[in-house]
Amino acid sequence: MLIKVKRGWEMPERAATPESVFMNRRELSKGLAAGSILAAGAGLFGMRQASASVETDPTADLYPVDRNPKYVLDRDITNEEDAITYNNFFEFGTHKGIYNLAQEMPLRPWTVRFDGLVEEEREVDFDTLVRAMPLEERLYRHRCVEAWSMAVPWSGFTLAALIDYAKPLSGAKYVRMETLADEETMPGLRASWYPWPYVEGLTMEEARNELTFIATGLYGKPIPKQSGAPLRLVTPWKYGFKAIKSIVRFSFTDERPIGFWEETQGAEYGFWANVNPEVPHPRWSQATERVLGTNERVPTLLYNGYEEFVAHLYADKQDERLFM
Ligand SMILES: Nc1nc2c(c(=O)[nH]1)N[C@H]1C(S)=C(S)[C@@H](COP(=O)(O)O)O[C@H]1N2
Ligand SMILES: [Mo]
Repeated sequence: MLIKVKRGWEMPERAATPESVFMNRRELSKGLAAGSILAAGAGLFGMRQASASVETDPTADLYPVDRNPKYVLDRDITNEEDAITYNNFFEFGTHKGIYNLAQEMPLRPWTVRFDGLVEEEREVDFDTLVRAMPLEERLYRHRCVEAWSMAVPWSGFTLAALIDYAKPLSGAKYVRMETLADEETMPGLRASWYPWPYVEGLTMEEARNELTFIATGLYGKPIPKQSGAPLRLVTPWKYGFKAIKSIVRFSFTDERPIGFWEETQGAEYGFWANVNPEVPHPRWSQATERVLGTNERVPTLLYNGYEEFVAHLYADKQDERLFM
């Protein structure tokens, strides 16, 4: 049985790095170990380990793919090593140095299931799926709710293309996505107070928006495990926790899905989770962000700078909690 503990408000201020509120001692010691490897400037060693899975990936021949020039950045691309050694993936632990632990995740066989309100429920092998999709590269910003950010080249396809493949029925209003939950290789699942598996959802309108992307590659190679291999969601106008990793299931439904963070702490995290510098998190400001791999703090932008693409989605929803 899952015991859901909603007690963020009981936490002392010093424990309140937002997503480490429940970090236990075992994870803490692992975190310190990983942290000291990073601090030692692991460099080549760290990089090799961080991209080990990529070298033997059966889809490696697909990359690099052509960049779509429409999506431009207002800043430098984040250094690759920084982006693939500083990660958020609670299935492997609550600290940012989980890239080595994530190498244990088995990537093959990887089956993706489509169910719920679809013409026909089905399962497809990831390698078959990715070879059926129109691949492109996009440069997107990423803004975590904890106020750090990066800008990276994702490879993959639009969620719209995947939805066409899945053939949902007209009654589908939302798509609900689920991450692999493998107790053998994911030590984070032992934290039984979390509502595993990790779940996220979008409205069908959001899911079909041109920005909404399924990443299967990063920096012109198959996406590393710690970044959400073999496929993860990318919604660059929303806080990073919407960007669910290592997806095994897409369900089409007429009920609004409750995501992992909304379920865990609904007073702080909601369904929409759009980036807005003027709406603070209950425990910290969202006005600026720390740019990963630099010492810079820069102003955060409404919809993370993607207003022109997405503002219309919310015009009729002004009474909703759009920015948490
Ligand atoms: N399954 C799963 N997906 C996840 C998370 C997670 O813990 N588990 N963390 C989310 C958060 S909070 C962020 S900021 C991004 C981080 O992606 P990155 O590690 O590639 O930077 O992944 C998101 N997707
Ligand atoms: Mo995040």
